[in-house]
Amino acid sequence: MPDVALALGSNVGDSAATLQGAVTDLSSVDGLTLSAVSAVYETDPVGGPEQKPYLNAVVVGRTAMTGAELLAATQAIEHAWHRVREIRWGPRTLDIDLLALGDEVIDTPALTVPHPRAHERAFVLVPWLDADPGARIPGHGRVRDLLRSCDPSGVRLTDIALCLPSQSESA
Ligand code: A4P
Ligand code: MG
Repeated sequence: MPDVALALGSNVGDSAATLQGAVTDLSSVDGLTLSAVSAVYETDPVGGPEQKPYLNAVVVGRTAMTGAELLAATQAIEHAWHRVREIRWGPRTLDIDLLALGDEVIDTPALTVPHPRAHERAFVLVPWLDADPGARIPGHGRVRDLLRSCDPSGVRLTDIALCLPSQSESA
């Protein structure tokens, strides 16, 4: 069963290429083994200033890394994709959020796991269900059930397919 789930979002630049680059980069992180990637969805922006629609996807896998180690790895990948943080919830080339890490509950100034807003966001739950039909959010329940109380109208399936490099290719 997958024990780590990461959300990817982009609405600046060539977002499809950026998401594929992020998946490739994540698959080469030592100690992280990706097992599935969702379809890519075009999603209406939630919160923040007026901005373009996002492309969102979710990857799942297994890891022995700690939350802090994962955050450092994902922030390095965001940085490599020229992520600039200007406005909270504002446009970005790449956002990687740690959605869940097994049953762990983490609440530090730098990291909150499960992600505090994942359970109410269709742009996270729809791709997460794709990548892991049995996904659960500790403290909130099954992603499948949480989706019933979310409005999925701003989440549209695209025909963009992300490829999960095999571990040997990415090693
Ligand atoms: N941080 C704490 N917990 C986590 C976690 N579980 N995963 C801290 C990742 N980071 C976490 O994040 C700010 C700080 O959150 C980080 O330094 C990290 O230590 P950030 O990525 O720099 O800023 P942000 O993403 O603008 O803020 P925030 O609050 O994380 O925003 P969200 O909740 O990620 O929302 N609409 C659509 N349609 N699609 C989107 O992808 N994304 C957002 C961002 C808003 N609206 C969106 C989308
Ligand atoms: Mg973020």
